[in-house]
Amino acid sequence: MDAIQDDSKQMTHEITVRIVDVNEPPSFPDDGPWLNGAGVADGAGPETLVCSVEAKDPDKYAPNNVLNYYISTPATPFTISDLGEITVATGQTTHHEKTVVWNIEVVVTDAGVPQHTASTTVLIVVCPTRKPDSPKPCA
Ligand SMILES: [Ca+2]
Repeated sequence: MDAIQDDSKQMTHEITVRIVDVNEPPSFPDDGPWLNGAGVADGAGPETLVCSVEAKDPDKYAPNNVLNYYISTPATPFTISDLGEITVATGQTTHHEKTVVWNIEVVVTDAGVPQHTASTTVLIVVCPTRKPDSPKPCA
């Protein structure tokens, strides 16, 4: 801020303005395509993409809008990336004979203070192994 006192002298003051960005919670849309469920092949190995989820955060700036996803359901063969992509986890394989339907809860957190979370549910069906003349894919 410059305040001119007269023609020859200037006074300069530094003013620090702190704008506090209130952290808003992220949310999953009510019509996310993953809510219809997803299919994955029997015997699918690591990094096989199952489906993607996407949360929205109303905040415009980091860290309040920085989202991280994790699967809160224990002991599933799946993992989720920072982009919300659900894949078969490292060292895992899907087994239709063991588990046909996985009902997994995905949690998203933002990085604001206080931290907020939201969750959604993804139904994953492990399709039976197809015979070569199988008329149509499972998913
Ligand atoms: Ca936020």
